[in-house]
Amino acid sequence: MKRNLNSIKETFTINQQQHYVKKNINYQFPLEISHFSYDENRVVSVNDRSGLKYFYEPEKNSDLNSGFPDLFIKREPKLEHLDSLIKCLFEVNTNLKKVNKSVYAPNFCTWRGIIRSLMVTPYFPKDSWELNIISFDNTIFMEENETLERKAASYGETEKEVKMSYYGYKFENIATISKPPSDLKKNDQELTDRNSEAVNTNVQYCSVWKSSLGTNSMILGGEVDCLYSENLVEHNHQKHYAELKTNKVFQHSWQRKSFERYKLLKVWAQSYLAGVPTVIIGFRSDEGILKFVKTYKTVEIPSMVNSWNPHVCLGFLDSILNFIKTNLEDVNDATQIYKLKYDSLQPHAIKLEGPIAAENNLCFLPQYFVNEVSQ
Ligand code: 0WD
Ligand code: CA
Repeated sequence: MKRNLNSIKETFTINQQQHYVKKNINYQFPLEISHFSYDENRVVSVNDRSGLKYFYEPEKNSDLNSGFPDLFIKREPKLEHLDSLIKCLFEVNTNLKKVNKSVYAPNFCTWRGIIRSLMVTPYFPKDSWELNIISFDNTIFMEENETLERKAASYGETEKEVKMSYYGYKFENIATISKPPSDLKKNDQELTDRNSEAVNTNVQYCSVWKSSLGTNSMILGGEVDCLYSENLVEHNHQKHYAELKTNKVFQHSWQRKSFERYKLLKVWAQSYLAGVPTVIIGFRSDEGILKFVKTYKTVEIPSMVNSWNPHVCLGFLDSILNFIKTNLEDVNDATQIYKLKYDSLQPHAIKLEGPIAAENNLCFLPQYFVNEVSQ
């Protein structure tokens, strides 16, 4: 029977963790190629670092509840797809073309969060995920299959969950300032203001970088919280990037174990993928009082834990990327969407299917980009 070349129904079988260690796959150190900021109204500007803050030690015993819920400005649930990332890639390539240099044509282009979900799958068998994929112009674009309902619920559903997510954002506000610490004046107003100003989740800074894993090249974009350094060198921000998180102070040894097993794995993967060297965690009480801040070096995290192995994550990621590429590299169609699904009810299988009928808006690549590349 003649198979429609583009019709795909394939299964990737998830092996035992040890299987992936053996692959010994290398992730090339990420190199930033561009960056962008979203302002208070979620307007994006490429090559703009206004959303990038500087870490500055917050006051001990700060109350992370302060301002909740009245001063919590949550970005509108909107499907943003890969828009800002592609805008960056498009601008970088346009500039390269102007000087007759070869453009970036990665095997994969997506948000860092997507790659992180893929790579931790062997350790999070209960977390289901679903991606939309387009293979176009020799690049595989992947996005999360989001819905507006799910986006609206992304701060949590119960009041308690929303408050927990507020704690994380509030910590980002009270632990950062907008100018280099060396420029702070005595009793600088900013140090007072940062404690009382609204928490606005529209504001974000994102880095865009190139890297590769095994034989797969990629361009990724991801949020970076702040810079952590006293002596900043203007041309090398990336070296000073830091990721901020909050966590509950440990009262029992199982809480520490669970933190190492789950949270440190996710934060390591997130920071490692972006080449972010520092992770800063604000430890808070049950009631949301900031007790202390602890700094981790990303490279040291894997040796601090024994509940997971980074080589399992990288080997697994390599296998699943190869699976996607093998099946989709011959497709070259911006209007065809493929689905990659992991369902925790079937914890040994990842399914690749498609194309699905392209309903309105389903093609998640911007039209200007498709037009330009198709010329
Ligand atoms: O497929 C898509 N449409 C996705 C888009 C999936 C994931 C993220 N995004 C977008 C957003 O536009 C955002 O600007 O990517 C950007 C950030 O991406 P990322 O860095 O790859 O996301 P991730 O690594 O999962 O999370 C980093 C931070 C989170 O902070 P913590 O401290 O919890 O790691 O990005 C934020 C969140 O604050 N974040 C988002 N912001 C806007 N939209 C989103 C989202 N969907 N998901 C996480
Ligand atoms: Ca963060």
